[in-house]
Amino acid sequence: MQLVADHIATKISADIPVWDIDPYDAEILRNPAPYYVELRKRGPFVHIPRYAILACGRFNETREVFSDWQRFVSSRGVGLTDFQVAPSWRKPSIVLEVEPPYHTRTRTVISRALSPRAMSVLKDAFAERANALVDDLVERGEFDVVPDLAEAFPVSVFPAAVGLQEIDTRALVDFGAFGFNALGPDNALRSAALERGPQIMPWIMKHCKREALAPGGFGETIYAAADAGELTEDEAAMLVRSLLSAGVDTTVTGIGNAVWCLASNPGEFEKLKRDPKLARPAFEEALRYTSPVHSFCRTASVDTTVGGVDIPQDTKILCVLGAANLDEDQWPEARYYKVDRRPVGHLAFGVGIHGCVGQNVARAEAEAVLTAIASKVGSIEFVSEPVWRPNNAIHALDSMRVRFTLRNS
Ligand code: OVM
Repeated sequence: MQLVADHIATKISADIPVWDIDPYDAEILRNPAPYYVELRKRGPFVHIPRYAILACGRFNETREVFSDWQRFVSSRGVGLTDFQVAPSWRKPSIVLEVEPPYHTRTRTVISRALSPRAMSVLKDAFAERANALVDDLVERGEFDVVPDLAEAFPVSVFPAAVGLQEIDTRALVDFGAFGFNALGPDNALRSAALERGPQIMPWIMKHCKREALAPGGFGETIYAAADAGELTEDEAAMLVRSLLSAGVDTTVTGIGNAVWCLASNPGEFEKLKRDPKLARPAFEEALRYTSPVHSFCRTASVDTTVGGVDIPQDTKILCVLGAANLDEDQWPEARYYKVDRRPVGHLAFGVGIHGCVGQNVARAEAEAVLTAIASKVGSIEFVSEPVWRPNNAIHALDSMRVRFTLRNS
């Protein structure tokens, strides 16, 4: 058995097109659009020899792999490492990196904590915070969207909603980014994550404990499940860890990318200003258009076939969600950002039993921010070229200096 990039190098059929590319090259991670086009063009799957993986970027096949948790498991890791043959850098997540029946028990608890009802309670606080933040940014005029809005907003509402009483912005944002960088191959991004991640872990785990969490938050609901015998105390802490792994850097990225979409498409921003009720669809379209999580892996648990292509058991498959969300065969004029497209079925939150459990939190946060921008900001002007930040699984901005002008001034 030969291992490449910490997984089994299976015998891939010679019929599958070979593409000698590094999808984790920093330049591609910064500007993935040409790679997405080429990936879809070459076939339903391509064989990338340097990592001994298959990659897919057409909508239908990517959706099929993602939807079928039995043939394409997450329990062997959603990055290049196969947990069956190599250890994970951290204790595996008890919701992301497990399968039913165990998954059903943990997922039930976490979705209860993040239920629509739990979200409706937070709606006013989110709106108030977003309005105050945007007022402040309009007053400042010129600022960097990444720290001053995309990070500032989620960090000021989400950890508090979990119940955290102490907030370390860098620890919270970087912990998420490291988790996603760890999904890639042994490159500079991953080594930096593996070096700093474990340093932040003690801070994170301390804040996942029952004693650290204020009453009334998502954390309390999770620990109530422990009291009811649904989970152990350690499992409850692990689910809070999942919230902090998956809930900060992702929403930071989604909000930053959404503002980038509006700044780059002034005509679409005008539509949003005319009808602020488009805040939700505008965010949904920003997710489709920019795919904050650009790719996740699955592992074939059996010999199988997708789109007429034979996939051997144990094969790692790179599912390029960013490419699937721009597939012209699925989305007419996919290369345009349209605030009123309403792209039902996009894959930015994944799909199936592992589909993002926090998607309603993400939507509520973005709705608050985009509604505040629509009602208060006249125009969004780039002060300099936005800069993207390479990450092995996240497509995010590094910095984006803009000017917000006051609406009707
Ligand atoms: C987790 C988790 C879930 C989704 C994404 C993620 C690092 C982590 O349960 O820990 O990214």
